[in-house]
Amino acid sequence: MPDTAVHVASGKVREIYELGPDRLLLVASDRISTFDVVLPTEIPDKGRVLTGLSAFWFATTRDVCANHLLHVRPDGRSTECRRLEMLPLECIVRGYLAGSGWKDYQRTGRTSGHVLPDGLRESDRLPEPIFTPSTKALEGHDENIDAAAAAALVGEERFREVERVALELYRVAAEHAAARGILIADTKFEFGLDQDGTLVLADEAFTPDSSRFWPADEYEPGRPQPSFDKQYVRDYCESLGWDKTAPGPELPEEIVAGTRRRYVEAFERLTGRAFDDYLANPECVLR
Ligand code: Q0N
Repeated sequence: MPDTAVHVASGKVREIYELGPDRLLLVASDRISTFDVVLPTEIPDKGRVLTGLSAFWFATTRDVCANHLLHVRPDGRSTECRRLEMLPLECIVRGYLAGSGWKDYQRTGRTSGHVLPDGLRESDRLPEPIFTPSTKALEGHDENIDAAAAAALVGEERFREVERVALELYRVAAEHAAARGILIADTKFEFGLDQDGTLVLADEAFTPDSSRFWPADEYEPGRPQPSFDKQYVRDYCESLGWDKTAPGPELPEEIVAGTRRRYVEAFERLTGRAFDDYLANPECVLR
């Protein structure tokens, strides 16, 4: 990163720097989190895989919604983006019943105000994808909110636009991924507005960190699904009897290698490109 860049925000595994009044640099590290804890061991190239996947999806969905991506740097892990006025919403679309959607459903038969059919099992495909926004909690977990609460945050008209666009983005990506053996169970978007008030997709898009990726050939509702990318890490952590509080355990070499292979496999299946071609020319995923 340029030594003039000012650090503006940190996520668990990414950093944002300011490049100028209207441009940001997003840098994806090789850190991995599991059970909400960042582990001390990195997965080589994970940041490049996620950056390349995001760039691929931004290009693939550019007719559905404008996005913030300006340029992928030659390092393959840094992207220059337009700086936006971010909407105060986590925009989640669920095609399958997992995570907090499954928890809400078990308690109340609904999630974020969507009444769901009786008798659904964990990981079942929903009759149709649903938009389940949540608020960005400063500390701890995000809170699912209903349409009225979301509309109160961004306005009724903007809410309807975000819902329509988020559902269409999910439909396009989930169909593409399913044809390549990966189910996108759910996904999280962040949107912003440019200076004209145009809705723009920001953050990362359809990466395994912002989405649940499931291997389609192992899909079996009625139980939690294996994670396409993190299952070796989870299984290893479970085998240790670790209590899931920080610090997490170091990962052995074979778990690192197996996990790296899964990330690269997801990249290659979804983009149709060899990962080595991405390393040689990261902007290859934009065509
Ligand atoms: C922004 N976040 C929260 C990286 C992601 N294009 C943008 N313009 C203005 N602000 C943001 C973006 C973007 N993307 C988004 N923070 C600032 C998500 N972060 C958390 C840290 O890791």
